Amino acid sequence: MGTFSLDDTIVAIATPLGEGGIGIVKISGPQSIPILGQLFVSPSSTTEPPATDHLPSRRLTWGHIRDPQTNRNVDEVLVVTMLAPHSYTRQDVVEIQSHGGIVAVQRILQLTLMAGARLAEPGEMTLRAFINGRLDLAQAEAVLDIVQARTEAALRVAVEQLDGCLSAQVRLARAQLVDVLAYLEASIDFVEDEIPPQDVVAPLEETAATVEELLATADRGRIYRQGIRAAIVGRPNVGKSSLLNALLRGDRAIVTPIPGTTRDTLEETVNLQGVPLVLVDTAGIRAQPEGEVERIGVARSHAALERADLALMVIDGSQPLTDADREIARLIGNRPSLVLVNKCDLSAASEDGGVPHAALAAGLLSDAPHLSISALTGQGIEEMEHAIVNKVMGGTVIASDTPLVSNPRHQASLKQALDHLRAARDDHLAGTSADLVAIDVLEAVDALGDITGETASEDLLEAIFSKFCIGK
Ligand SMILES: Nc1nc2c(ncn2[C@@H]2O[C@H](COP(=O)(O)OP(=O)(O)OP(=O)(O)O)[C@@H](O)[C@H]2O)c(=O)[nH]1
Ligand SMILES: [Mg+2]
Repeated sequence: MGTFSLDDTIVAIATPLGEGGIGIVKISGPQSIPILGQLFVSPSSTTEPPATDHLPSRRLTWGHIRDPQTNRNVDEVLVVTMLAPHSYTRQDVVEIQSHGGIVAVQRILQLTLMAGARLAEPGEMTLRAFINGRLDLAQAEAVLDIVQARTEAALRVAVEQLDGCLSAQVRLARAQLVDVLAYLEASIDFVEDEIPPQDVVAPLEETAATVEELLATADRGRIYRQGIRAAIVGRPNVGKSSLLNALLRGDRAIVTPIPGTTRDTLEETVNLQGVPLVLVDTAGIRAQPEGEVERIGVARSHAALERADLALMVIDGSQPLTDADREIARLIGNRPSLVLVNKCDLSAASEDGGVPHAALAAGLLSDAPHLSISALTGQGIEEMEHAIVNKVMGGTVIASDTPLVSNPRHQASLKQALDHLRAARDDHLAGTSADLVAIDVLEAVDALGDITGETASEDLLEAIFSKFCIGK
């Protein structure tokens, strides 16, 4: 991204490339209107070239984009100008709405480049909105979260963040601390009777409580935003792929009675009560895989388990437990898991010396919930879905007026702030000198400032905005 210059006029295709109703080329910067003037012809215009600086702001105008070199029309378009500061970037912005497709939008993009615009970097439009004070950093990050949201719950969290709910709380806490900091610094420079005494402990404790409350939402918030990965593991033929299909309510994975059907891992996302759940179906794990392909498949199953946030261990309830089942339970160890005793529709056949297999299975991963299901008939699948959500949400209770912290970056900054707030309070109570207490308070102020961007470094901004798509 280099330097954060606002003087260039930048352009990007703002819609996905492909066949579609419309495609939008978006221009932002001081030359937006003159660049449009070089390319746009409108029959309603009485001047030649049309006086684009007289186009009404934020109203659509119909016309054509014309290649100034060949004088040929490229496409029929609608253009809208949004004059500074009434635009997303708070600069002059032009949006050219052409027919969707690949050629027309790319051709229009090229013409704007030839007319003096520069290709926008990923996230550069939003970066400008941030630099110009239209959005703070947490709000800018929310824009990316909205674009990437995979469930309505994730969208709701992101929209709340864009509205500034999180920013408002963080700013309030930060302002309180700035006040404490001013007092501490004054008490370093002046003798005590020159400045009225001020309570330091109460505001430190109050802000710490706010930060703690926000942190308590972070696990839940992160799950809504990022989703969780669940690996479906078990020995061959227990019904892992059938379970994936049952959760997807479709026929995604191949299911056969032949052990070793699934050779490679397969990923699909489902929405479980707002939680984006990435399900990974794996090859059945057995000690002696047959042939090279199965051996690689089993290695991938191990890797999928390593990367998963949650293990769904499937066992066949109609069969006795095997050493392979116990070995897989050992691999899962103490990571979060559920034991799914499948094929409960066959339970009549599940007696082994009078002891039901499900009961034998109770010894497996004894801390994990055990559920009886049938991937074939759908029995128990809904209960299992609830159990999965309960497991990942961990029963945390959150006050409804507390905004959810969904971004790990915000979580890290809040943790940092909390550590410094606690240190400052303890030091102050222990009679440590004001200049040392002030250092911790300043660190806390900066950590909170990182969230909303008041104190964010250029490196941090680059790291954040480079994750955006081009045109946003
Ligand atoms: N009766 C009954 N059969 C089931 C159930 N779930 C799966 N099956 C059958 O069990 C066999 C194996 O199912 P899969 O889903 O392919 O098992 P898998 O664990 O993915 O097997 P691999 O891919 O070989 O590891 C198929 O014949 C399924 O129809 C169930 O709940 N009840
Ligand atoms: Mg399978």
